[in-house]
Amino acid sequence: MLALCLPWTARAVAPQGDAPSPLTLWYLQPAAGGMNEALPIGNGRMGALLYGGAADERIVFNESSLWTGDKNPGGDYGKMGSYQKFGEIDFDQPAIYSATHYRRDLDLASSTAHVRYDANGVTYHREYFASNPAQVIVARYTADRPGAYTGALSLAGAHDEKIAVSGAHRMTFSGKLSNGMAYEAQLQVIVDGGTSKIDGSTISIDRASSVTLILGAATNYVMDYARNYQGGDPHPALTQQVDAASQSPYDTLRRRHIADYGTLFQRVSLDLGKTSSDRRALPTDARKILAGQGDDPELEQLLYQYGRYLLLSCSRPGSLPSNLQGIWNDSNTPPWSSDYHTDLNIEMDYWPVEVANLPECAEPLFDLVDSQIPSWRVLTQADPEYKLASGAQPTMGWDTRASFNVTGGMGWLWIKTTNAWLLQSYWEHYAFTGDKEFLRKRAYPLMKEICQFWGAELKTLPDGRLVVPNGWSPEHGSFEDGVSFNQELVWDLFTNDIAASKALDIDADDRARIAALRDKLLTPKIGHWGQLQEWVEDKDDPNDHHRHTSHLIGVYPGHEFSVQETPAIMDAAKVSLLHRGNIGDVTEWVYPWRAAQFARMRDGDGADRQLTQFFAARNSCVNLFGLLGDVTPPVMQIDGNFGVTAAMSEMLLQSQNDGIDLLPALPMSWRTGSITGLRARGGFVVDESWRSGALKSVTVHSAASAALTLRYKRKSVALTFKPGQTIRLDGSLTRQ
Ligand code: FUC
Repeated sequence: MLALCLPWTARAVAPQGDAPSPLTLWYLQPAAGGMNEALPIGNGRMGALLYGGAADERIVFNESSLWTGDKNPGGDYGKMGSYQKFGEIDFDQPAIYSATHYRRDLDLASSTAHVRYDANGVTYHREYFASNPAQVIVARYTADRPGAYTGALSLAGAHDEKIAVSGAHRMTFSGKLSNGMAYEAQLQVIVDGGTSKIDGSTISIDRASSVTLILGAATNYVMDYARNYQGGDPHPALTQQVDAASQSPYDTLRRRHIADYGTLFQRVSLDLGKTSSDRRALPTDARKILAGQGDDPELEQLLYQYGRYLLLSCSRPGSLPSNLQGIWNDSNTPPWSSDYHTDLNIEMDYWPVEVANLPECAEPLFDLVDSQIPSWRVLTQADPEYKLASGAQPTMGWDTRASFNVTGGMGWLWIKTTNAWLLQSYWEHYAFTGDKEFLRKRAYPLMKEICQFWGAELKTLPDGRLVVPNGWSPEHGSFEDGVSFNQELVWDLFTNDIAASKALDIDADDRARIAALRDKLLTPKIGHWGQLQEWVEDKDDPNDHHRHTSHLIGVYPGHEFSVQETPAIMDAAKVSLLHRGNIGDVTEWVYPWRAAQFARMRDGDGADRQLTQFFAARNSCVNLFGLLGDVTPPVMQIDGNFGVTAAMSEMLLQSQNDGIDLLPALPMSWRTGSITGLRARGGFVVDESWRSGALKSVTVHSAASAALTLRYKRKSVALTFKPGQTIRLDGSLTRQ
């Protein structure tokens, strides 16, 4: 067993004899500070927060569809409903009054979490995972001596449900929310050795050698407007899942889980260099404090992969997409209802999916948006905000307010052009995967509808320019015509639509019409202090430090502006970005967005300075979840985690400008390293390695026959691929 000497509290001991892997979050104390410290696991649909107390185990669990709320026709935010906590499991072991050698960890490589400690001469181990193939959460408690577990195990719902316990140790609860949503949880408790008995709603365990928990949870929610988002009784399928998992040997469940997760997670590996052994010997919370000063490439690497881990844990096919907290929530009144925020947050959640090689994780977003659109159409077309110049209401199209739920409802202000922003993810999915079926059947029809919608809604200025009327630059300024954010998003939609109809070889007339409209769109101007104007009027305040950089959406995640084609605009965008500074309400998601924008400006050190800020106590939690530090009290929020993964990918590879740019924004601090498995538009998979800040080798794989321009600094090379071909080049782009 590896023992690390630490300067303070305790001796850190790796669980089960393994050395801590660089992809492990680990701590020497249980989570005391709520969900900001608990370790998250999830299978996409179900999630759990592990608090890891030695004597008082606590597992809070969630299921992605447990939502109050309905269609909320008036858009009143207070009535929109909220994402709910599902329940929790507690296991009290009164005889464990002093534990030593405590350690808990989360291993991102295997998606398993652990707790270990010594007490009363016994070494205790726990292991937890959330299995996607089995659709259950599993926890197993073992010890190095037989009969070590004595205590009371209980299950509780978050809505005062009655708990039933069967003679076979199946604990269940079920209920119905005020909107009619039915739900149920089942926990199978498998006790090995000793005795156990049912004590009211708890199970008392006496001198057991091991305990295994199999937890299932489900609702009757369906992503189907026609059924008012409610399907059949969740009980039969849930029972079948928990039965099947309970009958499966633990090792089989574990092996299947690790294989399923590993296939996806291992597609990308990142090496940013070695952290010193002194620093590496520290637990994650101590390292996080020091990481703001740099010099911990392995922690940056871990943060990159944490974004991928969290996506796989909260957004797998069949689940709902990531909300403001992913899937994890320990309250029935979470901040902002733990909803789907459209003016930045849900979009950022999906920025890494394609480039960081997890395209399956985008499916929940498409499924949910598709299922909400019938309701959004009704609400949008009826709203006076979208009245046409003729005075009539539109008869097609949809947009969203700043927030939406899962039952067709929205809340707060209309954020015009979020339709275009949401559809950007659909287009990018095609651009990266080349999936024409997806483009033809799902993406393009929606893009075409929203192009027509904006074709009807755009207002013509006296000089013939077209503007989005009465828009808002989230969450900044007044409502007015031609806001840069809106203009850039409509440009993005029109441009992607033109490319989509070309790829599908359809609608040539429409394409020409959309291209003509796009050319008439008012484009953002450069203002009197060299900034990119946020509004039509040159009124940006150079001392304004607002957190949103909405007017730079055409830099990232859009691609209207680039250093190659619009260098003057990129310079102006940089002036704007630098003036925003890092003060005021700048926190959490703000840093990765700015990092990605700096990356598009080819400023690697600028991007890295933003990323490093994410480690600050004000911007991320002890468990490395994002932390919104500008509200009181600060609250956990997940978008920044996904933003970090997206921004770091963007520093290493870009493909938005016809071709691939290698290491476009490599910072000084990542001197030597490598990445494998990044994806680029056009269906390419790319590995890169670099030494002393310079490209050393690159490998590009193409599934289809394709032509590609590869660029590095001032060099470029044109390549032609046969289907399935892999091409290797050295740092001077010479083929090997
Ligand atoms: C947007 C952001 C806030 C916060 C909220 C949930 O309104 O401006 O910072 O992230 O979403």
